[in-house]
Amino acid sequence: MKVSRVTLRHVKMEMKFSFTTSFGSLQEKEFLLLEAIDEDGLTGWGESVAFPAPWYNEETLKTNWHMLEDFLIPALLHKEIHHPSEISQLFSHIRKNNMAKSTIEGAMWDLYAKQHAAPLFTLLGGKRKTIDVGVSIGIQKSISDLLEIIRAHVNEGYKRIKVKIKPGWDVDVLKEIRHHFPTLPLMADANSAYTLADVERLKELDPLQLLMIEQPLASDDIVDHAKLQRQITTPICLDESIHSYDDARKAIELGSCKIINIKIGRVGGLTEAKRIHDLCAERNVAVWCGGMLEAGIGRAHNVALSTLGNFILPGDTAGSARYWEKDIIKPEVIVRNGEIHVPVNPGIGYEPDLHSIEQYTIYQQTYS
Ligand code: OSB
Ligand code: MG
Repeated sequence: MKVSRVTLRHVKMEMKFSFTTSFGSLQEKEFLLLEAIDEDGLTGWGESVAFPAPWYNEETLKTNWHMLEDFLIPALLHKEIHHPSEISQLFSHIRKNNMAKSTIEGAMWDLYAKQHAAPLFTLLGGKRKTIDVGVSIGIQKSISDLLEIIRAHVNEGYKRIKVKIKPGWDVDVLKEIRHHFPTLPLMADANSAYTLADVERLKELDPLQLLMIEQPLASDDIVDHAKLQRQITTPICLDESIHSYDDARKAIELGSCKIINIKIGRVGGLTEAKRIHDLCAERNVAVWCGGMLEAGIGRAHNVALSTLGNFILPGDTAGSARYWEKDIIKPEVIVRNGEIHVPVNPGIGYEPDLHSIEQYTIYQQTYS
């Protein structure tokens, strides 16, 4: 396949709620969409999960635009490519910038699947017809607000509840949730808010039977996480620390985690995500699909990835309606009884809604 034209869009969508983590709050979602067009006019779509500010990782919407415009799109345009797994090789001379790389790689997987009139998930090797999903809930003003939100999501059927924690909003909050929901599949995500100095506090979580604690320590660490895991019984899940197959291999070998959250953008694309999935399957490490408050295109990629066999824990891919008044795909991602029915149409399986995309676009540029 050859890409003859690429359109990059800067898009802004209002979220239905403000999402607060240990590093800050988000109410508007600004991100990039990439559309790759081949010689026959078929299109593939990718979504960048980089945020406007570098608080989850070092990438931003603007660094992604820069990388795409100045390096990645020129490296791809008019090149003969036989399979999307070649894309990472094409970009191997460019260090890091995984979210930028993933934006283009995702579009190429969608395009490739459309050229072969096959659903993306089957080309990835996925087998599931439905996927189980949970929901990630931000830090709230009060525990009673949080309990009310949890109850609403449990009633909707979500299969697991994740709550964000930080020092001062952790043990008491989780104890209270446990008290009201004694058997709820529950987990906590710290987004790196703790250090090894907090071991005693983190040990207090052990009796609460959490499914896991996600990324308690520094975003670039796997050594201290291994020390922590030896002192707590709650399984550690790594998110921010895992950027590649080799990161995952080293973390597993060190005992830094028992579970890995796979985010396509964080690891540079679907090909690397699948390699990490396969490694974890071999080593008996469960994985699940993380979320970055994606709009429809990114969400569709997450749904496809989640059909692989070792995605045995519910992911953060909640339904479109949780986030948006109107998403950018048709149909929207629908969650019923905590499950998404995986679409079987070619490519990502959902149609980009060009009308809403146009409404949300604040700037666009075409490269050929
Ligand atoms: O750490 O998993 C995270 C959102 C933004 C940045 C980081 C994270 C998250 C989430 C939200 O937990 C998951 C979602 O609903 O997309
Ligand atoms: Mg996380």
